[in-house]
Amino acid sequence: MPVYNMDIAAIFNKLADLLEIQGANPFRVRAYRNAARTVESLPKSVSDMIDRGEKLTDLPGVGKDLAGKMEEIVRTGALKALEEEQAKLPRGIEKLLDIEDLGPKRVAALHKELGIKNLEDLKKALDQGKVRELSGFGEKSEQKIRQHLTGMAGGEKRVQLFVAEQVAKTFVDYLRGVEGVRKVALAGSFRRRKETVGDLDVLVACDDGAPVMDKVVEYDEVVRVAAKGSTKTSVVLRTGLRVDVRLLPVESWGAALHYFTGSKAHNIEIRGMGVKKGLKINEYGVFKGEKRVGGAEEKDVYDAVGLPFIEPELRENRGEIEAAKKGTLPKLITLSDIQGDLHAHTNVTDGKNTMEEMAAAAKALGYSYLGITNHSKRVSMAKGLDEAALAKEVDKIRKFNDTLSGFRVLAGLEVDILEDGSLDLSNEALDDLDFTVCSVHYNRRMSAEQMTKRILKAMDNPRMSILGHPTGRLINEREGYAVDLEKVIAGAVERGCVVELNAYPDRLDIDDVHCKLAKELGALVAINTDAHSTGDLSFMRFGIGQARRGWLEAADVVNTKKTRELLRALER
Ligand code: DGT
Ligand code: CA
Ligand code: CA
Ligand code: ZN
Repeated sequence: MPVYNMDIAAIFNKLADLLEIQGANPFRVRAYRNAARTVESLPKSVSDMIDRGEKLTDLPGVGKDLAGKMEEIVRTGALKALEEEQAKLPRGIEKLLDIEDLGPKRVAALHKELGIKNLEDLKKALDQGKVRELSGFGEKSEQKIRQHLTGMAGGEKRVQLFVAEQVAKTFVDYLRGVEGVRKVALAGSFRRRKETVGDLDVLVACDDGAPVMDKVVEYDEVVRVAAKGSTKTSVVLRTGLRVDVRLLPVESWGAALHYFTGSKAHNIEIRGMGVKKGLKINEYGVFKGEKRVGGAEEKDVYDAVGLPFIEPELRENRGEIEAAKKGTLPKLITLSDIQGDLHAHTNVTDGKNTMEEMAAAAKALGYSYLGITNHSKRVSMAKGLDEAALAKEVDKIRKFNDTLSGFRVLAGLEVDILEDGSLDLSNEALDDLDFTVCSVHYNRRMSAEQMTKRILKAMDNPRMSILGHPTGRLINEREGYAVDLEKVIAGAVERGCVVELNAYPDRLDIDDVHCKLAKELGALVAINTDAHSTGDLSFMRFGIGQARRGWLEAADVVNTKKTRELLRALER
């Protein structure tokens, strides 16, 4: 394994930490920290210098002893001196260093004065109120440590993709502006477009010595620095979102992107395939013995194991590797396949914009149609339309269409599915429409069996074109109602009813797993934004992300069709 400068620096930094905890001579501690900084900011690889026979002692602040240690690290990938220090301290101590605000000095205090050897001891001492009594600690630090401990226990709230996206965009723009930065990418669940992310994983490739980690810590939005190292820094931003930043050499870019995109389950499979071919695949590259055979590009990883490229959204080890082997990977839908949006509200009910404004915005997105679907009368909070009000709106839409070319507003309605499974407006009123989205909004508390019956009964009415937000869940806020979705989707297929993937970021309903199920059952899906303003129309990207995670192709999605075919497909 090649040893990078950052590995050497990480070892020196850790050694300095462990020495400091034990109260070693501060000059010695500082010498290691300085050496770490020197190595990190070196414009060339220490490993290459040794190969070329260059003298390490020519480096600033590097004497014979440090030079020898560097050679040892490059040769063996480890450092005896570090192992010796590790052996002097209880194993659990290093974990304490991961806690934000606990530098070596404070860890030393916890260890010496309270005998704390690991996270468990720390938790006990916290519970007994001992930590806040230590000098240099108070209630505030007690609180922070507790937060960290509960975070590790999995109590942390996952952040909606929509929120994470805003945070990520500004942060990535900021990093791109740092001198010497060559590449920035978001990996992890964010890149896989998971509906919520636990944290952001940001990868950076830069010129040697670029002040990336300093800039990360200085970023305006940072409220806590959980860990700062030369290759990995973790910060918590004002929004509560944690960001892991990793620095990588360009030759490892693709391998690292693959590794940190995950999912872990997918990576494990791929790595296993590599092992069978006598290859070692990790975040540094693809290796045959000592020799690097790839890793600059992500594709190298798949090439190495003889697979076609697998899109990030599929990497959940849910059958994508088998499909890749068989050559049956789906050709995933993209945003540009979408021809229009079939769920949008206007200011006639609870939307912000007029029908004309919504239409103009949809046209500007390159769409051929926009379905206006205001609420029906049962949704009185949103000034839902009754038969008379609907007739007026339909008339308005028809007249407006006469003034348009190359674009059409479709007259629709979001019809409430009443408790008994009937639709909120009369059949005659619904017959005037181009299509409907029918959804459950009230009386959600019934058994799964009852709810399934209710929805299927509504679906028996051929005026129901699309089942809106099929579970009614709100991410991080409210569970969906109890319902047998498999039965509902199968029922939709039988009846020629379309199933919505509501792309509104709080909803993403149906989810990825059910998209895949819908596809397997032969359902047609509509990806709709449920826009309540012109800006909301851009939520389509979240629907596309979820659809891709659910293996959907353009042919599985009704609103990839041109207007005429679409209307035919919505006809029951
Ligand atoms: P999240 O943050 O909970 O939404 O989910 P991820 O997938 O972003 O997970 P995270 O942030 O813990 O790690 C990012 C990626 O790094 C993960 O998807 C795969 C990779 N990774 C992390 N730890 C391991 C590991 O122990 N083994 C392997 N093979 N990969 C890992
Ligand atoms: Ca993550
Ligand atoms: Ca992470
Ligand atoms: Zn709606």
